[in-house]
Amino acid sequence: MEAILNAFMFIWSFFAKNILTQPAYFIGVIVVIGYILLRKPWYDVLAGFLKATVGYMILVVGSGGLVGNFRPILVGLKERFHLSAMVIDPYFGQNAVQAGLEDPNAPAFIAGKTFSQVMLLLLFAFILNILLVALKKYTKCRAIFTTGHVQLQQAATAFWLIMFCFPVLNNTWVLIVMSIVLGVYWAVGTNVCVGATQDLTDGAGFSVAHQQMFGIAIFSKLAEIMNSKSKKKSRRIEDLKLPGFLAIFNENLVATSILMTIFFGAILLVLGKDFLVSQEFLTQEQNFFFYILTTSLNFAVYLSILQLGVRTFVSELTNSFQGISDKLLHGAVPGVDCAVTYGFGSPNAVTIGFLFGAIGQFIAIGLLLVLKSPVVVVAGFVPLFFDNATIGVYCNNKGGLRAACLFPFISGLCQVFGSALIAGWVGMAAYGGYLGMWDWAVIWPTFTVLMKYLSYAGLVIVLAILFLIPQLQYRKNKDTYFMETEDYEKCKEIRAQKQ
Ligand code: ASC
Repeated sequence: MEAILNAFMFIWSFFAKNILTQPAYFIGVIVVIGYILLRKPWYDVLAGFLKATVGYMILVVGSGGLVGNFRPILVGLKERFHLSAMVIDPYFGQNAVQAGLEDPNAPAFIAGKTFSQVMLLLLFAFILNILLVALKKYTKCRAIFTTGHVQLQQAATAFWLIMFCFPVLNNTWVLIVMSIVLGVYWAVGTNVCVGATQDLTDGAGFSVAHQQMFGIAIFSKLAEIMNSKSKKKSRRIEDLKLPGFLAIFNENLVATSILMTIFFGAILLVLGKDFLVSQEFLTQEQNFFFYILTTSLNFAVYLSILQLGVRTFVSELTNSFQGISDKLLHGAVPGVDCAVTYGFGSPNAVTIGFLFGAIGQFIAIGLLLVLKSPVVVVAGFVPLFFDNATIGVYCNNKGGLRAACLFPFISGLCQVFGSALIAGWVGMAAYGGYLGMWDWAVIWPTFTVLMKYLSYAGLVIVLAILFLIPQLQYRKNKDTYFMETEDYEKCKEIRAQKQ
């Protein structure tokens, strides 16, 4: 028995380490399985695998470049203003959990736990997500979370939050509770943004599996309501006819370059050349003006790379997933990284969402400092960019430019205040990081409050709310709900007739 268990653990940890948490290979493997189920010839399977995997790797080059390019600014702001504070960023959050687990003086509820329990949590929650989709006739869940690196970060954070709520449970029970909450969150979260994503991509056949799924759903809805209620409709960025010289902003590359040069330029000038040299971001001999220009223009470079990556892999993934949704999980769609949506809608919405989110975050951080908050937050690039750009893209699609400015700004405020509150309360701030993305700054803190104060009743309430959401979505549009993923064209026709 023990030998079997060990063999199982070995296979699982090999799979988790090399494939599941390496999205490029995970997506590649999904494409291979899908194409085999569709009985494609071997050379198509091979080509599909390569396009999916290489495409994803290109996307990672783009997103990694964006992160690295922004480093001088974030490090600069932190050092310059002497902030020793908690960074809101998924990688810092994961490190904080790891540091807490290894710390002999950690809070009692976390002591004696290990990171391999986090990996088990990931496995069980993922299986539950698949089961809920297999039972979609009853659960109404249509999407599967495939973004492994995000799953790992979330499993780590959920592990901490749930241990905090239920410190007396033994290892087995707490693992069961966690797997259920996290697995249901994955299934319901990816499902809740299926509709808005199909609308954005005109039925590309995927959903988002990331860290702001409820954020996408809530802000998309608010954007839609705001635009339908207001007398002066706001137009989508791509439909704006800008007069005179402003017309150059219609082109994404130009708009991003100009906006980023202003934004980066202002901050880098405030930080000053001497300071940046002391931090070894440039040398004394380098020209400061061209340093600023290169840093700013690189933003457009990496954004273009990211979009190229999306274009390379997304059609392989959604075509091959047809095999999985025909043969294994009827009508299911894959949930993918939020960056995939930047290949759709208005590319300028990406930049606008990011900029307004950044303004929101910087104002919120300033307020924490002024109010002498015990927890001070340092902005991390991943929430700053990937949450707010995504919310910008969806809000632009449903509510035009106005919504694409307003809601990312509000999101930026939520990220900072929500993270400061939750991480201070559960003790993660002491380890220097918290996940910080929208759902984890708003939705999970709400779950945590309910479960901490109401204990098992709180757990039941959280699960009941989560299970209820897809049921309500289904009730609202019974005739087209499943069609949305199975036959989007027909779904659109029926909706148009109804109007
Ligand atoms: C995250 C995370 C990343 C980015 C990436 C965006 O949450 O951990 O590396 O967002 O997935 O494309």
